[in-house]
Amino acid sequence: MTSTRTLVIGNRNYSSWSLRPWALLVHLGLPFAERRLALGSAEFAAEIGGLSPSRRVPVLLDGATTVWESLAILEYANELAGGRGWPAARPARAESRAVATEMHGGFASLRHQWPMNIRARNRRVPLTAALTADIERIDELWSSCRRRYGGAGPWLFGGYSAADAMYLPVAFRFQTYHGGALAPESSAYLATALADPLLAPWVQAAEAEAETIAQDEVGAASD
Ligand SMILES: N[C@@H](CCC(=O)N[C@@H](CS)C(=O)NCC(=O)O)C(=O)O
Repeated sequence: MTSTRTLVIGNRNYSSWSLRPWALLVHLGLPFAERRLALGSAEFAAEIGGLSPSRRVPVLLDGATTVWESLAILEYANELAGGRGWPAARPARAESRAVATEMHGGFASLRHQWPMNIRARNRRVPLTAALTADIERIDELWSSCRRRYGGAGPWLFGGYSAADAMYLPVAFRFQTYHGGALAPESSAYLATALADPLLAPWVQAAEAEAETIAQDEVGAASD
């Protein structure tokens, strides 16, 4: 049977919130179709109100069910997959939810000063105190998870979970911008995240996108 489940996303190069549920749905092996609405386009303006109550992407349309907000989509995907979206053990599950929520509600400086720009390399922006604090907290969080759960697999909590999906756009930022020093455990995790073979379709499509969003193009040598 063809899936009626559709994830509505923005530009693959820039829409970090769209990438998160996409990555978890793919990792969980849940079938879904994708519909891309380019951010700022006439199509986005015309269509989004009929698809997403918040008028934002991502939004998951699953039959009569509409789920907006990336974290809510991760939870929905977890339920569809019988709980495989979070770690099996309750303490790790509680911690992974805290880690994911910290990303969803925080790291404002990193999100604004290092916008996700998957195809960009060698970007450099001033390392403000607030950006440095966000990078240090991410380093602490990643390395702490890896030290304690690394025996069970290469992801933050051993096996892949929604926490990894939440931090994937951060991994792409470390690939784009200079100045993000990481502890060895975090560097190894970054390498794992960026080498994930399941990401290839998203990355290839991001690289092929023609649109540019000026406010997300920061840190080039000519800036
Ligand atoms: N809190 C939301 C954030 C969603 C969001 O900000 N989406 C952006 C694209 S990454 C968007 O739809 N922007 C279009 C607009 O605001 O008009 C989530 O977690 O899903």
